[in-house]
Amino acid sequence: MKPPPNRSFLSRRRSSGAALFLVLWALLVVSVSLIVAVRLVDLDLENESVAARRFEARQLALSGLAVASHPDVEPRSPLLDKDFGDSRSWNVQIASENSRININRILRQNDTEQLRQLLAFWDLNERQIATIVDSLKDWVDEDNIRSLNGAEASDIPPDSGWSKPENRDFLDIAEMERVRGIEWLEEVKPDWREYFSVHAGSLADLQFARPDFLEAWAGIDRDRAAHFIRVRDGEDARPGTQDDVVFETLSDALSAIGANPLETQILSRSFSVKSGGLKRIESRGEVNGTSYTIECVVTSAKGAKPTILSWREF
Ligand SMILES: [Ca+2]
Ligand SMILES: [Ca+2]
Repeated sequence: MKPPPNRSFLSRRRSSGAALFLVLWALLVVSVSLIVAVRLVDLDLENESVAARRFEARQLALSGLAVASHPDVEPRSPLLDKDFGDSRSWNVQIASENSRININRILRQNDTEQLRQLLAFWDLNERQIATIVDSLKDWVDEDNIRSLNGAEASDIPPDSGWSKPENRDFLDIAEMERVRGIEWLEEVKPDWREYFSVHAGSLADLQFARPDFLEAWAGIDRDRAAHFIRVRDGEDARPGTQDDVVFETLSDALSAIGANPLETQILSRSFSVKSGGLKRIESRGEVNGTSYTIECVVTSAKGAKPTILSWREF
C-alpha cells in the first residue's frame, strides 16, 4: 500500500500550482493589454487618416466650387467633373436657383396663388392651405395683426413646437420648418424644401423647373409634363448635365411642352429659360472614398464678381 503524501509535500504542490496560475494570469493580462494598446494605436492612426482625407476632400470641394462659380462656367461644362486618377476627384452640380419659388417675394407681394395651387397639388385641403399661407404671411409681415387663418406671436403657445413670427423675411428655408401648419406639408411632401428659395427671382427657370410646377401652375397634364422633363433631362434623367436639351428661348421650351395658346399665356407669366446668373452649386470632393460636400448659392453674372449668398458644408 502506497503511503499517504505528507502535509509539507501537499502544501508545496498547492503553492507551486498557485504560482503557475498567477504567472498564466499575468501573461493573459499582459497579452490583453498589448492587444488593446495595438488596437488603440490603429484606431488613432485610422482617425488621423480619416481627418486628413476629409481635410483634403474639402480642399478639392473648394476648388470645384471656385471653378463652378466662374460666370463663364455653365451647368454642363466638362470642367465640373475632375478625376485626378489617384482616388482624388471633384464632382460639381450646378442648378439654377431660379427654378425655385422665392417665398419672401410672394409673401411680401401677397402673390400666393401659385403657392396655394402647389399645396393643393400636394393634396393639402383648403383649411390646411389657408392656415399655412396665412401663418407664413404673419411670420413675415411687420405688424402683429393676425390674418384670418394665421398666427402672430401671441397666438403661438409656448410648448407648441412652432416658432413665433419674427416679422421679417426668412433668412433661410430652414426657418420655415417651424411655422404653424408646415407639419402637414412635411407629412405629404418631405422634400418640400427643394421647391423654395430666399434668393430666387420672379420667373421660374424651365431648364431646371420641376414637373409639379408645370402641372400645378399651368394645368399641363402629367403625361406631357413627364415627357417634357424626360426630353429636357436626357438619358441620365438629371437636369444640368451634358446630355440635356438646352432651350435657347422660352418659345422653344413651350414647343417642347406642346403648350396650346392658353397654356402658353399662363406659362409665359411664370417661366423663363434664364438662370439670371443665380447658381445653386453642390461641390463634392473625394479622397480614397472619403467625401466632403459644400453647397452654396452664388450670383455669377458675366462681368461681375461672384457673390456667395448662402453656404453649407457636410
Ligand atoms: Ca406679423
Ligand atoms: Ca441630363
